Amino acid sequence: MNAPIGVIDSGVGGLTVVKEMLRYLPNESITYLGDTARCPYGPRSKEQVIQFTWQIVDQLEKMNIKMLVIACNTITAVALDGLQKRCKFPVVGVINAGAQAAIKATKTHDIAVIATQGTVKSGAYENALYSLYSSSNVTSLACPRLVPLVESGEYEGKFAQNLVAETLAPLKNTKFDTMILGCTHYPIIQGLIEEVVGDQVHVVSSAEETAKQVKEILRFQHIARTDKKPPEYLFYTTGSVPIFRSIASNWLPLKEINVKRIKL
Ligand code: I24
Ligand code: DGL
Repeated sequence: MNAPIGVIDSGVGGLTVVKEMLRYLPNESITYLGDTARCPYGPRSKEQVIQFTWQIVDQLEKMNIKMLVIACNTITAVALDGLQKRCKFPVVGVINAGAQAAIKATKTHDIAVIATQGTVKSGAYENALYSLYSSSNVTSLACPRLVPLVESGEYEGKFAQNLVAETLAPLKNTKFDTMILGCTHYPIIQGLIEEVVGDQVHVVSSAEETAKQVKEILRFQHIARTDKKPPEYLFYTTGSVPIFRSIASNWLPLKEINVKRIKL
């Protein structure tokens, strides 16, 4: 099947998932749509996130994708079930992959999750973790200041270090041996987070696990791309094309980045 895999996100953060997909699925074409104009989704209501998500998916359906990857944790948290019911192609979110990796990694079954307000409020990580191991002990913390920190570009140095330490302070007296980075942006500050939680804690990022899961589904459903021509990458943004291109070319190992603006 030579159709592209659709990848959606509230903005540019989902490029962390695309990066892993390029590594694990080098022969797949990808069509990415990021709603940068309305990012962040984290502080928005569930109803609004679901409404925005359907606008995004309606566009991708017209582009004949063979599969949908929801790279955004906030979207996965509130819209995955509905999308899986209504879409004719397989739909994968980032939450299950992250939860599975955490269950594999933990020895004590004490797991911390950091994410946006929307993701924490939904309880989606708790549900995924409990259904994998019912006696899991999960503590979730919303970290609304971390997305703006990464997007400010000032995520290195003392200021960022202090902000991350302050943000994670509520977990000081919580026991956990595994922490899930339940947001697209957090892998970028993984080093700072690891410094705060210490090296006894196993930090799990869902981006890599999701890419592995996509590979499994393609194999299982016999829909991997077989074309010998190089794959195609196409990026759509609802916001500024040059800003998107500069972030994407900074982050992805691609020679040229084909970005188009899209109205939803
Ligand atoms: N990282 C993210 N978003 C940004 C940014 C960034 N600016 C610098 N860096 N801006 O997300 C988004 C907000 N914009 C969107 C367009 O309209 C104006 C507002 C994380 C990126 C995940 C790949 C820092 C930066 C970068 C490249 C890679 C990584 C990174 F430029 F952290
Ligand atoms: N992509 C979002 C997530 O993973 C973070 C940015 C936002 O709040 O929209 O939850």
